[in-house]
Amino acid sequence: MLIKNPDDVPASQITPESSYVNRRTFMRLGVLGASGVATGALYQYLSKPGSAQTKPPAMLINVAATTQNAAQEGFTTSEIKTPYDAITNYNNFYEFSLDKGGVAEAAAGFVTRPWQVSIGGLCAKPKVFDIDDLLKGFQQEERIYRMRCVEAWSMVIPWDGIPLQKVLAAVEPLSSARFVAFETLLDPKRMPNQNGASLPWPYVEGLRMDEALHPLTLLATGIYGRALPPQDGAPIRLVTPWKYGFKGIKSIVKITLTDTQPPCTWNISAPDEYGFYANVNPQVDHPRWTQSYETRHTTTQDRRPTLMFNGYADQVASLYSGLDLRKNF
Ligand SMILES: Nc1nc2c(c(=O)[nH]1)N[C@H]1C(S)=C(S)[C@@H](COP(=O)(O)O)O[C@H]1N2
Ligand SMILES: [Mo]
Repeated sequence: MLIKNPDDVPASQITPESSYVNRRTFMRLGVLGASGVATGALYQYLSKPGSAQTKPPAMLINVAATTQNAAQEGFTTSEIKTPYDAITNYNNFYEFSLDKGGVAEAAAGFVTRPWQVSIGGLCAKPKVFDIDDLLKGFQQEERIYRMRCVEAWSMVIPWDGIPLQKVLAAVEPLSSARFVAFETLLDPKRMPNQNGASLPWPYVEGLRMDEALHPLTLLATGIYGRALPPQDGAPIRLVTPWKYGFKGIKSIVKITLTDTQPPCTWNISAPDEYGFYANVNPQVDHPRWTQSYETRHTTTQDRRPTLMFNGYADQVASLYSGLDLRKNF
């Protein structure tokens, strides 16, 4: 029997929660002080009473050192990093919960082995990758990216991951491939909120081919050098730092090269509010709230102006020359 739960609110009726870090997290951040170093954050995470997860994910083994030109390429930033504890306790992952402070607990038991990612469509060598072969076969890189949610909060997250261009190269895209489509796992037994109608399932997303091949585009496999925890999209999720967070589809099982623009979950749910491109743009407001400012979550919260392309204009603006960004929001 299907029981209607309070989460079954259509996407179009969901208003963004105001930006806040929940009280408990905030108090713990206070204890951590300004350092916010990974080990400190992890210690807090481990020792938190009633913690949703009692041990942090395993260290990744195949991670490269940051490259020399990392700052110019946008691969790193000297901005204050958001502590691990804050990144992993304030999440959007509607398959588990609509409550950002409750996703970690709701997703704590999510089993991500075995896990396969199939890559197919318009390519010469379609392939089904076992996640552990992906992790061993492709070197992961550290990328410290700004992350901007359309709800006007932001973080600075040290991801680890595989550049999507490297994974796509392995399947040899055909010249007819113009877009890449992504799909999250569909399994209501493991993702309980898929029994509800808050969004059409599975969550789907898409990129233009040139966006997918951009060096900034990452298939993230970790945070702070450790495997992704469930709430952040284990075992593998997309990160496109110049776009709003909802493009960063989590727990991916399928990637398809295609010649037509793929459907995107939030775009289908509320096309007037969420476009296909979703490039961070302080000049184009969301119908219900401004995008000019954001609240940065670190050890404190500060309100700051939002930057065009989330500060990655030097790297990505050329992808959109000649495109009306107001129409193609
Ligand atoms: N499958 C899936 N992917 C998803 C979402 C989701 O609900 N389901 N939420 C998106 C939104 S709105 C944001 S802001 C980011 C949040 O990522 P984080 O929780 O790791 O910060 O994940 C995105 N990816
Ligand atoms: Mo978001």
